[in-house]
Amino acid sequence: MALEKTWRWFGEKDTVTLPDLKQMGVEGVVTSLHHIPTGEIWSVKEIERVKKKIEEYGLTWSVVESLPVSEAIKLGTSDRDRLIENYKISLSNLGECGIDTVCYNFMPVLDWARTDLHFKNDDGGESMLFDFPTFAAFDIHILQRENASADYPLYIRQKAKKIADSLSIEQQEELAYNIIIVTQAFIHGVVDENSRDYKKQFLSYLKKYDQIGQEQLRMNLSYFLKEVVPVAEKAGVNLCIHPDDPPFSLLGLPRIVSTVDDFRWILSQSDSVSNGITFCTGSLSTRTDNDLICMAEEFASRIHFVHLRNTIFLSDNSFYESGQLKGNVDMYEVVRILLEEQMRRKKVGRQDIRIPFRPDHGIRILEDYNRTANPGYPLIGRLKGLAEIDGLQMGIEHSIK
Ligand code: DNO
Repeated sequence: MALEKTWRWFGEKDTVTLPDLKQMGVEGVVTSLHHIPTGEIWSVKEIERVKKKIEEYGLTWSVVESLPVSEAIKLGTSDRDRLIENYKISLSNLGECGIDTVCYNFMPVLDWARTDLHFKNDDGGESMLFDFPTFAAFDIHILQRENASADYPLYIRQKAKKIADSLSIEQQEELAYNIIIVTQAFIHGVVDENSRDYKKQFLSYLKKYDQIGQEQLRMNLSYFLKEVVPVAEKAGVNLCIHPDDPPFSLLGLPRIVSTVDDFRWILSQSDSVSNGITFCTGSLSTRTDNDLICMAEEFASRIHFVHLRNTIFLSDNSFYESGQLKGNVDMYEVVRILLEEQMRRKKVGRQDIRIPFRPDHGIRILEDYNRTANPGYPLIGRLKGLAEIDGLQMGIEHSIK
């Protein structure tokens, strides 16, 4: 049995339509109720409405990405119990509607981060770059976060200063706007995208984590898991946490979903299969100490969803996205492990056999330049990735049968 081919669809507003997906050979849709603010309940009625729409085109709603976790839950503030109750109701409602896989993350304030959304590759395509010194320039000189300098070694601070000096006011603004708004707004970002003082707002969100280190954030995740996992289990839903992207601390914020030890700790908080992982090869591969093959093998039985994409390291913690096959990740091995895991689950009689994958992010090529898309989500580049992974898995399946 192949890995289910899925595609992230941003709902009615997406320029790629459901009939398009059908033509492309997609089987399952990955989406969220993007119009519902974080923390509010997803009603059965609203879930059913979107599900029906997807099914009208012969597709299924394969995975929820994401059911976002409110900042108050990550911070452990007084409002968290009410928000956790809402989260539980949404999970039960999803289960009731037959949707059984829910991706979420526990990254404070900022979901993913890149410094260049139009990074020119040698062959003329465009992908995304995370340049650490540029990120430091944003943090220290543009955002001017208090004590930011202390988080960077001297040689990075020197590079950051040079970069900040070389950017015009407009370029500085664009960098900040990309990091705080453009990459976040389409996925339940915390900062109001229409706010003129978005940098100030962002700084005030960061400030709330002043007293929250890794240990405290772990305690808050543990509290959340102990509450929601039993509900997910009862509803027949597998939760799967998405790794930090990139998997190291940024802006002085704690990160707790980055390394093999982090995942061991998360899985140890509840033995339930419902307490699972989204295996995002792109995010995990940007740490040299993450051995993805070992991680895929160790955590296979708890992986419920996969994001497949590749990255290439540059110096200083920097990297760029390099499509699906070429790069740091041995995609052959990862896909082989997941296919074997599905076979193993079948053998032991598990009900949740399927491990859906989606081509995560793509390189912007060809017609993508004439289309609008959220950063990282060009149609043609992702379609190429989908076809590449599908061909790869077909080859592997034949050879291991
Ligand atoms: C970016 C995505 C992330 C991811 C969430 C999952 O393109 O990979 O926004 O969807 O972190 O919760």
